[in-house]
Amino acid sequence: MTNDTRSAALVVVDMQNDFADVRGSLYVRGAERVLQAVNRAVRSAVDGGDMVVYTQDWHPESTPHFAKDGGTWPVHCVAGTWGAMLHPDLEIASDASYVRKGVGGEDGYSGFSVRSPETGAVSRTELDRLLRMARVGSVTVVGLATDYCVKETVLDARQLGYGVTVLLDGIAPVDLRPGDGKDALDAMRRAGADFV
Ligand code: VGL
Ligand code: ZN
Repeated sequence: MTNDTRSAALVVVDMQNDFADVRGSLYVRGAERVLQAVNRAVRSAVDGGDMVVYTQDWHPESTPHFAKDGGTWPVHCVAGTWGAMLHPDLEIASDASYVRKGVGGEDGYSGFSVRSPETGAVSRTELDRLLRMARVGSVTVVGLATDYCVKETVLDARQLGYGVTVLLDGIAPVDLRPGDGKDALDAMRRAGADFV
């Protein structure tokens, strides 16, 4: 059996105001450059007839994901707020799908799965099912941020058997610790992701 009937999808990770806009609470440096590359990738996916999926970090007001509640991060991407909206300059494919993660207060790093910060229990999002229904065999991943949601999405995609290409122009790291972005690239490469 060959992969001939398998299609490709573009997965756009968390291109939301809190990450992609300078006024965002977890603004990722380089997001303007990333936005341009993501938009080119969306246009080329649409031209090629590929499925486009947008993920959104989507947190309740209180979650152990946030520093104020005992976690790591400034409050960001709270469900329904400006920070959680996709950046207004982001190119939107007309029949796109959307996957929201962290809805129940979990750490929602990967587009495919979320993890309870209390128990460590992992549960699936809709993403794998959406891709399987569309007979997708390989994904191109772009978005924010390299060392968190992009990395975790790529590692899960590889584990689930998808071919993965990461567009280097289309990602940027938080680099909470210097070198995190580079380590994330290494981890994705070891997992079998290709870089363009
Ligand atoms: C992310 C930190 C916290 C991301 C999400 O989208 O990479 N990073 N929540
Ligand atoms: Zn988050």
